[in-house]
Amino acid sequence: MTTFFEDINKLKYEGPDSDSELCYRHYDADEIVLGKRMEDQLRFAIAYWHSFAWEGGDPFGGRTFDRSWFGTTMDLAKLKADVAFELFAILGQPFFCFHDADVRPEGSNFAESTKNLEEMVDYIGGKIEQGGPKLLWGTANLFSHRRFMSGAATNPDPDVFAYSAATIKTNMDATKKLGGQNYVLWGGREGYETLLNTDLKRERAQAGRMLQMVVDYKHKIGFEGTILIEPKPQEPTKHQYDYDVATVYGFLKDFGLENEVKMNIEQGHAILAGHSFEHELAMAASLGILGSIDMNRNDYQSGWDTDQFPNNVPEVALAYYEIIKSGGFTNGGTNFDAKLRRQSLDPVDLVAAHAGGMDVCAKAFKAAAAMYEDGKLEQARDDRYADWDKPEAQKMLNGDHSLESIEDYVRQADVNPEPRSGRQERLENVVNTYL
Ligand code: XLS
Ligand code: NI
Ligand code: NI
Repeated sequence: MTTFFEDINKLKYEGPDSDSELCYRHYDADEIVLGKRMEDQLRFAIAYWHSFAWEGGDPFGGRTFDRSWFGTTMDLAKLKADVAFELFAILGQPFFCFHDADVRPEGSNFAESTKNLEEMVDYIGGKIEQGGPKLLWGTANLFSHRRFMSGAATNPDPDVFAYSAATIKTNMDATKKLGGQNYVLWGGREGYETLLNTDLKRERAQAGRMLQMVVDYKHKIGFEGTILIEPKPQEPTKHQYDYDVATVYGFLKDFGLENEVKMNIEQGHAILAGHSFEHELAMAASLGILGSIDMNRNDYQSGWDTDQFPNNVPEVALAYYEIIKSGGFTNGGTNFDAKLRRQSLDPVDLVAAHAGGMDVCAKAFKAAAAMYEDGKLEQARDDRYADWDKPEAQKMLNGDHSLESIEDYVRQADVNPEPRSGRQERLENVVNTYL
């Protein structure tokens, strides 16, 4: 045991009226909602990078957190893992996620970095075996080190492409070894700053080839998890190739990967793309590529990916409503891609932030489940489209009609559409009855 979380005990479900600061008020892992335990519905994961690797810096100042595990030795990496699994034991969530760079020190070359990673994978694997949470997904950090400043797969230098490909392979090996349920690719630097130095046709093709090799390797090693792309429109690069779900779907189709790769959709990234989270989820579900979510929220005024913990139950409820409608998570889950504010220095802040986030999600999930079970919203939606089920309408979609024959029909039947209410406020009122 380390001393970091000294006096903090494992959190329990105490119900909505509890006076304790550190407990679950809405998240009861064993409660059955929509036929499954809450733990199996929500599938919470904790992100290693924000909680254990990030030092609290911002563009104007450096480290604010003083953590005894910050440093570049293997011993400190193991101490970090010890503390991480102590937080996991306090929270009791079923999963975690990591990048290679979160868990191992960077070596002096590829071989040394890989050796460090393998040693840490064994160390972490031991903790999973002793009853720690499982790996929801692994991923490679192909954006922090300066070698990736002009991209990883999309770099003008083929050596960086090669280094990235080799790094992805070692991370897929690590993820498989730890029993990971997914492998994520977020293209932090897969974009560009200025067209004056960028051949975007080439870069997109490079990214497509990289992803094809990832999928080939997945099949070669028999990795049973899902390959996930995490869309984001900008930040760090100005223009990113994986802007949003619809853009990534076009990319997947282009490279023949639409049945191989799904989406890891993040709340804050959806907002940066000018969408709502539920839009991105519904779009992915409609395309059959909804995989997993990164749960967080952005500050709505700052325009940055601020990665705050979620605390808006109505918003989160609409997101889970789309997930429930799509059939719920299979390999995916709810990963807290969320970090403390840089002034939240204390160990207890880390525990409270996650517990609060889990409660927000649980409360929102229960509201979404009730909306779904009552069926009022779906009934209203079905009613709105009901005329499309009529044979004359179906003929326009199934090839039995052309523009000319539709013109004849419109003339003969004297089609003269009467607008109908979209009932938005009434539907919003229905939603509010569950919150
Ligand atoms: C950054 C991304 C990142 C991915 C994993 O904005 O959200 O944290 O989830 O590389
Ligand atoms: Ni993310
Ligand atoms: Ni993000």
